[in-house]
Order: sequence, then C-alpha cells, then structure tokens
Amino acid sequence: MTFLFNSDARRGAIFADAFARDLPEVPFSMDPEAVNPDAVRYLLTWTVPENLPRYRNLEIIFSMGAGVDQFQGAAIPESIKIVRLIEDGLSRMMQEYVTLAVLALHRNLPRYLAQQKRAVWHMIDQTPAGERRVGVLGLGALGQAVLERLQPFGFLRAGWSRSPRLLDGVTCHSGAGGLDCLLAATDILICLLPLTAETRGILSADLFRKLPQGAALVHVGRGPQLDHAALIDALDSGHLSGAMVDVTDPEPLPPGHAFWSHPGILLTPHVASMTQPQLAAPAITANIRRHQAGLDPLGLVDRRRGY
Ligand code: NDP
Ligand code: OXD
Repeated sequence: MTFLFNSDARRGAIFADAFARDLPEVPFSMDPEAVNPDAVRYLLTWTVPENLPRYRNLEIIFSMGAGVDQFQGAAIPESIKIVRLIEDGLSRMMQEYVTLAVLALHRNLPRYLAQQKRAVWHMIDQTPAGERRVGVLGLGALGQAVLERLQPFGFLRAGWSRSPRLLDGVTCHSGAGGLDCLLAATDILICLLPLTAETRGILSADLFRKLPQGAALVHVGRGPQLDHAALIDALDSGHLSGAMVDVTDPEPLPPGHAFWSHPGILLTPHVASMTQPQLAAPAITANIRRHQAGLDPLGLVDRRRGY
C-alpha cells in the first residue's frame, strides 16, 4: 500500500516527514518509476498523470488544492475517490486575502491609487461598514471562513449556495432564484464558487447588471467563471467601481491584456490561498486514517455535482 506524491521535491520532503511520523505503515514515494504500480493506493497530484491506468489498485486521488476542476474531463474510473483539500491553512490564507480585498474596495483603494498616479489629493465620501453589503457566491469551506472573518468589521453579510444554508448573522440565499436576490442587495461581491458546467461564465454582463450601481467584485474562484470583457465594460461604464481579481483565464494573462493596466482592477497572480505542505500533509494523513476506518474522507467530491 503506497502513497505516491506527484509534486515538487521541496514539498515532497515535508510530506515524507509527515508520513514517517503520522502514518509510518503507508510507504511514501515521490518516484513513479521506482514504485510498484500495483501497490499505489493513494495519489496526491494537481493534475491527472497520463499514465493513471497503470495504478490499477488506486483508491483515492487527493487534489493538491481546494479546487478539483483540473480533473474534469480526465478518464478517472468511478471506483476512484476524488478528494479536495480542506485544511485550516488554506482557509486562513483565503480569509486574509478576501479581507484585504474587501477593505481595499470598501475604502476606495483603486480610486486613491489612480489619484496618486495623477498627483490628485481628493477625499471620496466614505460609506460606513455597517451600510456596506458584502455577498459571497459559494458558502462552502472557504466562503463560510471568509464570512466569519469579515464579521467584526460590521459589514452586512449575505451568501449564495446551491442548497439552502443557515449561517449565524448571514442572509443566506440558494438556487437560481436566490441569486438575483443576493445580487440586488450586494455592494461587494466575492466569488468563491468551484468551477463546474453551471458556474463557468457566471460573472457575466448579465450578472453585473443585476448588481447595484457602484458595486465591486472580488474574484477568487476560477478564471473561466469571469467574462473579462464584461468586467472591463462594467468598470468603464461606471456601473462597477472596482475589482480585485486573483484568477483569470488564461493564467498567466498575456502581455497587453487590459487587466494589467486597468485603473479599476487590482490584480494578483492566483495567490489568494496557497497550499502549505506543513499544514496540508497532516490533513492528508488524517484523511487516510478516516478512509482506512471506513469513513468518507473529508472533501470527498461528488462526481455528479463536479465539486
Ligand atoms: P466547497 O466545495 O466547500 O464549496 C463550494 C460552494 O459553492 C458550496 O457552498 C456550493 O453549494 C456552492 N456552489 C457550487 N456550485 C453552485 C451553483 N451552481 N450554484 C450555487 N452555489 C454553488 O469549496 P471551497 O469553499 O473549499 O472552495 C471554493 C473554490 O475556491 C474552489 O473550488 C476553488 O475554485 C477556489 N479556490 C481558489 C483559490 C485561490 O487561490 N484563488 C484557493 C483555493 C480555492 P452547496 O453548499 O449547496 O454545495
Ligand atoms: C486551490 C488553489 O484550489 O490554489 O487550492 O486555487
């Protein structure tokens, strides 16, 4: 029974230590050439390797991150469980990033940066936090974590998910009908949805029109959810006041792309949350123990829903 690690050697060394300490009975390997393919039960990877069929006894593919959209379209036998990464480190980094983004947009940072470039000293009227409505698309592990972290600032908080949710202090909407209600009452919209057939292209001109005048966007889901031209149009027309964008399609953006220089956009290179091996490794060894005890691993993907 072997765990095969398919990522970089620096992270691999940290995982190797965690396996030796926490799960010594499961041999750990970073070398696909050296392992007996029939012994491989667990694979940790970001993308599906071409030679997947050689691992005939594979039980679980662990994603190196929270997202599993990179596995879509790969021929993964139904018998193999796909598990996304859920652990506190990922949530904490996402909380930091989204707090940074929400505060930057709430306090008009893109406009002040543009003013600074033009040597303009001008005070913009400030909406109090208690009147600012923050809406989160996606109320999963990360959506809930960021809503919790935003609570002390006093923002009015709401969210949207597929199935109904009940969260303390958060106005929860669900399903297709619930989306319009959320949008109509959101000043800062945060996208934390997984990429699926239903969420591809969701951040569209139509969606932006449903937001109030002057609303802003934080996009930390996945690049193909955002229509780039629609965002530029909404910013240029003044309907949206700003955006902080962490994920794009493609990544990286090509030279000359409008997002590099648009004064309304704060752009980061897909860094909102990053897997930290020293935290991810114990989460994965614990998840293997759950699986071995006959429980579903945390983060088990529902293949029909796609997340
Ligand atoms: P979860 O699977 O825990 O949560 C997903 C949420 O989205 C759930 O609330 C789910 O609804 C909701 N959802 C999914 N599809 C729909 C739909 N069609 N309509 C309405 N709601 C929907 O995911 P995580 O919170 O762990 O992660 C979310 C995403 O964040 C990842 O998939 C990844 O794309 C992105 N991410 C980005 C990072 C970055 O650095 N930029 C880092 C890590 C993740 P329900 O509750 O009903 O199931
Ligand atoms: C993830 C990511 O899915 O980094 O973890 O985007």
